[in-house]
Amino acid sequence: MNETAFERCANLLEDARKSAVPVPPLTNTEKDLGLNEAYRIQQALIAKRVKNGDPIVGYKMGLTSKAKMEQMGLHTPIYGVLLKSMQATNRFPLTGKIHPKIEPEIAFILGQELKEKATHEQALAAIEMVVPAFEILDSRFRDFKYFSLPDVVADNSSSSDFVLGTPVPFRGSGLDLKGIHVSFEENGKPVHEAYSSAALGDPGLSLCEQVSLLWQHEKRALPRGAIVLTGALTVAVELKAGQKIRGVFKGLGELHVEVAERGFT
Ligand code: OOG
Ligand code: MG
Repeated sequence: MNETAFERCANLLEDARKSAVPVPPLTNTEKDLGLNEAYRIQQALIAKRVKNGDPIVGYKMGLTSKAKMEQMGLHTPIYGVLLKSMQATNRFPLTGKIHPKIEPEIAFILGQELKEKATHEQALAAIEMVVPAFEILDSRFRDFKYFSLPDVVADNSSSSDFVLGTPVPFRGSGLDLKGIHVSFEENGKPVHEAYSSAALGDPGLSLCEQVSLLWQHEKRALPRGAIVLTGALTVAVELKAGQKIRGVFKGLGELHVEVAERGFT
């Protein structure tokens, strides 16, 4: 694959996102599409959105928990980019989405830059805030489930939106990042639960993985102030109009999302 092919794939995915009309997997036609090529397509896609006035605010790790790896049938951690426009409020309209799903995650806001390779200790020292979060995924591919790792990565790792709860200052909090219990509720009923250790054993290690993947593929640092979603702790749940989603993140707080067919007025 060459620059022209990366650009062509990025345009295809961007058109699918804007029109909410899904496309077949890129690997159906791009036989040389491996992980490195997929990150190049992701970069071309993000560059377009940044050029249109939507700055990068952070990154998201994906496929960091066993629950998600098994749900998607894919077993390697990946990352995607978070743009300013992706931050949503807790009243979420389905307008313009293809087949959205929601999942609970631990997010961080960095108080210091991290780059190249970070030790667990360096990563922990760089965390300023710990934040209960939901990621809303929306694959631009048909059928969501049956795609390959390079397809997902090219599609910015299925990112669509994210919702943040109230940030909790990390330093001096005594918070055990591995031991946060999360209960995920749909319309008042608990449907899934997990501990934060589901994300690569510790969300802090997921942050380390984000630092090295970003360096490996883009030679970029995670800047101070960056938001990092460390990966879903449970399987993702399909979003439906009228649904009420609640996450209870023990020691961090609660997060609610109410789903509407169209924008709330
Ligand atoms: C890929 C993205 C996975 C996570 O938190 O595991 C992800 C997908 O499920 O489509 O964001
Ligand atoms: Mg996610």
